[in-house]
Amino acid sequence: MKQNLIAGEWRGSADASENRNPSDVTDLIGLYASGTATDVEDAAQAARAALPGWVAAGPQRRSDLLEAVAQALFARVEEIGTLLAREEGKTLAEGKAETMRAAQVFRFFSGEALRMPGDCVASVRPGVGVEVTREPVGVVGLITPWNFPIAIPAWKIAPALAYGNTVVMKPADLTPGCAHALAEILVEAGVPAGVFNLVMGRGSVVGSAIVRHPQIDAISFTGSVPVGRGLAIEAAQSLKKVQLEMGGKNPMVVLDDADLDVAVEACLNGAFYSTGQRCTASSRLIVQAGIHDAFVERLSAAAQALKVGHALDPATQIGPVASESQLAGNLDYVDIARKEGAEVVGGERLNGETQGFFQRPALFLNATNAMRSSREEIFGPCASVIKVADFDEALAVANDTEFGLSSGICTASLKYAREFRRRSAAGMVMVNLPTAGVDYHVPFGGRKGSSHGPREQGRHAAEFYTVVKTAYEFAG
Ligand code: UN1
Repeated sequence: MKQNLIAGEWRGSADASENRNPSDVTDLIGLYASGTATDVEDAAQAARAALPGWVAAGPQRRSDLLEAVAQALFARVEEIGTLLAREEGKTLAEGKAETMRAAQVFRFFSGEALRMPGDCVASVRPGVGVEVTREPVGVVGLITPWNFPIAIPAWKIAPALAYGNTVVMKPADLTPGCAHALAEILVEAGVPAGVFNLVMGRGSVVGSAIVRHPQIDAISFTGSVPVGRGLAIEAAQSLKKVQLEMGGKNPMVVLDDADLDVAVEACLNGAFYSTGQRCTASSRLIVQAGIHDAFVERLSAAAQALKVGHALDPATQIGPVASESQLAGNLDYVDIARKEGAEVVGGERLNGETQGFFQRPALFLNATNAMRSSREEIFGPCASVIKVADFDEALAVANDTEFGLSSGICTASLKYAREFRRRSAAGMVMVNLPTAGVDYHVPFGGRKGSSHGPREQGRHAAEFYTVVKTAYEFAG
């Protein structure tokens, strides 16, 4: 059994969770510990006890640790990328790219550890000095999802440690393998006991215990809207600082003047790569009437030609859906879209050579923005195509959603590109680029139902992982 890391020691549990390959359920990756509230208690106490030492360790020590983790990840891209593809179902190329990204995130925050932000300003009172500094927020609880099992842990752990916090982390029960590998790397790199704790297990047990624990000062969560909302309500009881990254129903507008090749490629990537299991996926393709038919013809053909299969087969372009229940949900939405009057292209379950959760990419043609299939996040390889008359209607439809994570427009017009950037109610806006697949060194996050609290990633991560202190002094 792969064990939890608590107070610098590996600890097993009475129950274990099976980690199986969604490309082939006969492939058992391993048994992973299923932690308890007691494990969270011990991890939180250990993180609290380790905090003063980690704060005192200073920027150089923290920078060195993160650099060592980055180097270990770079050296093990093949191995961890393969594990990722096996446990989550991303293609091997995607799994390796995500591992690279995790390494780059650690390298970036290795630098940021040396640049703890602060300001020195003159007071409005003569003779008084004012210094605005940042301190670690304390013990942070990190709760991560199954769809980016190495990158999301990386972009939460790296800034947490860089800015001097200690960590209790719970990875998704479906994909604990990469997080466990990362914990091993942290230990090999010399993370002090208690500074980083890994408690794997169920959300209802481990996640809840983290959210309620009085010794945990802040929670960073990526996952679904209902879980995020419940978490924020619970965390408010103890006034924890909260950062939530949740769903999306991201629009990609295609105007008549778009380069058709660029638009088809951006939509194919945004809607279907990583099997559509990205909160930044393009799930509403909003297409102007003049280009609509040509676009639909090209995109439908390209989507149906994508090779769906075992994530480790080098010919595969779209890996399996991550779990049986996720696939069942996707297939329900295909039915819902059909009953709502959309013309469905693809979307059926596929039988591969292995027992996996394969699904053909689905397009819901002639959809309206009012349909449930256009309003609710599916989190699978499914996208609605909504026809609009002009830019104004496209923008209105794009913004007519309870989400606001990422949005995109394909156009050759500087005027419309600018106008869209300005008026899109999303945290991230892409011009002639897919809505998904973001850089690792700039802020990530959205508006409305997609995000809550400060941004993740880049220098903006300091806002969540530090607290401000304003110090005044008078020399006499
Ligand atoms: C990306 O599109 O590059 O859970 C990243 C997610 C997001 C990450 C998307 N938090 O899908």
